[in-house]
Amino acid sequence: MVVKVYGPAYASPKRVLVCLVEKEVEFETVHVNLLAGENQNPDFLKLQPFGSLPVIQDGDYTLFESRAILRYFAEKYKYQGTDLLGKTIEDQGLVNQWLEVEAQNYHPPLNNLVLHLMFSPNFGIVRDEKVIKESEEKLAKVLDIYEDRLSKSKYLAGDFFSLADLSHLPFTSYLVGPVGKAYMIKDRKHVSAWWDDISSRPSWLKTLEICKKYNPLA
Ligand SMILES: N[C@@H](CCC(=O)N[C@@H](CS)C(=O)NCC(=O)O)C(=O)O
Repeated sequence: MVVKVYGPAYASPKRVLVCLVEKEVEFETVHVNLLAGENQNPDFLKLQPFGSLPVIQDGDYTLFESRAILRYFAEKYKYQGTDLLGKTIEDQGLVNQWLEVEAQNYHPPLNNLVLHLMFSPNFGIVRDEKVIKESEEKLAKVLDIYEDRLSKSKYLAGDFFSLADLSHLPFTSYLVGPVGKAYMIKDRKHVSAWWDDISSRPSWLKTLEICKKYNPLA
């Protein structure tokens, strides 16, 4: 039975899709329309009680939270496709460290920019200039730290592509695209080279191709 991934229209599920492509795992997607409130249907809430995407079903095993799903597949298919975990225990520690940085430091201000600049006024979000300004400032500080880190190693956890880099793909793609703040990446030499590298990986291009028929704003 192939893996099912719920929610291909949206950014967090794309984190899972690009991981599955890197790991050469077969999957199918199940569209859940957030604007139509399908994530609040009782059947969906049985899979994900918080009503968020993504959710995966691997046989009769169900899992939600995109980064937990990344770790699950990267570990389950450790010896298949791209190694995304790091080979030594020290490398694995660094992968987890930067994956946490993505989740705790990078994602929150970026998510605010996405919600206020891309999704407002959908989902009842009212554009708030103060939130936009403060979020951009916070994200800029995080990116300065990335610039320093990426001046010392090609990827975040070292000289190998890992879950830590992969996890940045969907929301950074919004930042340089519909959010209209590509300069935040392009103005930082090492961040810019890193972004050009990871966003041109065949796995990401394939993910975008698979998902292009879905519009997250429709
Ligand atoms: N921490 C969750 C966040 C997921 C999330 O925010 N998903 C968005 C789509 S990108 C969503 O489902 N939003 C609607 C909602 O949470 O009600 C994860 O990484 O899986």
